[in-house]
Amino acid sequence: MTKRIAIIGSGPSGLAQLRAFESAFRQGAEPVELVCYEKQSDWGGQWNYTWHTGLDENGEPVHSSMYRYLWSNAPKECLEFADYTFEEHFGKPIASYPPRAVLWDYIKGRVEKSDVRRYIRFNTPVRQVEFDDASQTFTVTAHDHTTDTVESEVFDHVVVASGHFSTPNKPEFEGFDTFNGRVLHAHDFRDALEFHGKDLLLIGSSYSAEDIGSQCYKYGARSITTSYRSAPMGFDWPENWEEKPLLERVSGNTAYFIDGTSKQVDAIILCTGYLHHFPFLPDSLRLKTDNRLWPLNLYQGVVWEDNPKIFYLGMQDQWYTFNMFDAQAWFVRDVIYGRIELPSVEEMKRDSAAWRAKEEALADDEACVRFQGEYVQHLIEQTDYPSFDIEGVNQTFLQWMQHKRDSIMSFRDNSYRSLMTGTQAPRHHTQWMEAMDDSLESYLDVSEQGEATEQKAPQKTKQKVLDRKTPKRARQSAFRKTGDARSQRDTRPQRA
Ligand code: FAD
Ligand code: NA7
Repeated sequence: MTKRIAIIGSGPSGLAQLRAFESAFRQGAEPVELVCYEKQSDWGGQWNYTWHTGLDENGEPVHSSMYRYLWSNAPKECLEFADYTFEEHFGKPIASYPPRAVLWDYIKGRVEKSDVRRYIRFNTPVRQVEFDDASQTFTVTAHDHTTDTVESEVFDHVVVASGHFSTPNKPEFEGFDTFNGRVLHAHDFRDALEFHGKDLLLIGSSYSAEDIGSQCYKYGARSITTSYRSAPMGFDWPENWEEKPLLERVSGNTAYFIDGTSKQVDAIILCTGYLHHFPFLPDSLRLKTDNRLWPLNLYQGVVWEDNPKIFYLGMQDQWYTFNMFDAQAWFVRDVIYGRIELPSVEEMKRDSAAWRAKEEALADDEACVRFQGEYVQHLIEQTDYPSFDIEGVNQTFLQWMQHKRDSIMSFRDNSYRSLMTGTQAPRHHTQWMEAMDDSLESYLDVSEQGEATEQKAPQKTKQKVLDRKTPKRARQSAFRKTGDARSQRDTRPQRA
């Protein structure tokens, strides 16, 4: 009997799963029946921008946390698909830090070519997944908003690809309820122009704080203050940007920090990360983890060890993204096809524990990148996903980190060599700080395109290179060492 497979989500991970099967079908593999449930009206996951905040047009929690003017936060050369290059998609080399619309176009190009849209049921959030021991099948119940019907279907396997950057982690600080300005989470941030001329406080010291702060700086905020729990980001910030230790409380418009200093602010953005949230899964199948490189209970990062018929894609904290999701999807496909044999549950747990021990010993950002690179390599070696130069990608990540330390406001003016085609990217026609138009048309405008040149340092806002003694990821994992932790999150004092 033909196997039936449910895929939950058509973001980059869910699309990778569809693409993996499509690639096997083309090589004559036995057919399987695919149903991809997608709660949004279009594909692309986070990359499918919406102006909505709170609830969407169907009354569902808004999925995407992306905002206007978002440009790739790392070189595109690190995420390039091994089976579909940027050059193939755009017909020419393009610059290294594309805005969201350009990356969304690239993601769509590959799947449009593979003709997998027919498997996707849009506007259809999954409400419930149940497993029946007797028949060894899953029943998936979903709400089709187009027909306003709730229906259940039976599947042999489920692939959870619903992402984990959509449900905000929202710590509370004293005085928020009487603050005389807007308090929001990064998930609801949409347009930096809203904060033009304002004094802005951001809580958190990771990607969201760095990038939302940079957007607001670029689009004219009067000042940026970022408040850290573990350690400052330590970049060479512009004059009107300062880093402070953790917020203690707010009163009126004054924010008080634990070092005794204070600051008048107009708005507060919680850049405090996200929760892994799977309201459609029963406890026995539900991944419980914080945002880290090796969540437990997932053999090879994808197979649910206690029931290896259900899989998760893209649940790790991410240095590698699109090509890692591919490597995972190809692996899951081959487990489903029986091409990869799973070891016993005990062996799977032992294997995961070894990866976790390695993760916990990672000392700095470079080690974290290499760890995830090794993981991707390990997956690729087990399938027919096209092999690519992982060490080259690691090196590109390291160059990117150095470029950020050199100049946090102009690192996006650098260009890198594709590990897939060998082509050196051209420089973008406009420096990032001056590039206010984030449309695909503007980004691809050939009349303005820069030359393809070997790497030269772009103009820096300041030349000083800071010594960040404690790398960001190492600081974060230091906090996480005591275990996977929604419970940790709940019990940890918010203001210590
Ligand atoms: P998602 O993209 O989140 O897709 C999940 C999909 O599942 C969505 O379409 C959602 O609607 C659907 N879904 C969820 N629940 C259900 C349900 N119950 N039923 C049906 N469908 C459901 N990565 C980079 O490589 N470069 C960047 O510059 C970058 N910037 C980022 C900026 C922000 C603000 C955020 C939040 C993330 C960024 N990322 C970036 C990481 C990004 O999450 C990944 O690139 C990628 O989108 C993850 O793909 P995914 O498919 O795993 O999850
Ligand atoms: P991250 O990378 O998970 O970082 C969350 C940040 O929030 C991190 O600096 C945390 O501090 C901080 N945090 C979490 N809880 C608190 C509390 N209670 N008080 C103060 N600070 C807190 O999430 P991001 O949103 O930055 O990035 C997620 C993705 O979006 C990323 O992959 C990008 O591609 C875009 P810590 O350092 O742990 O002490």
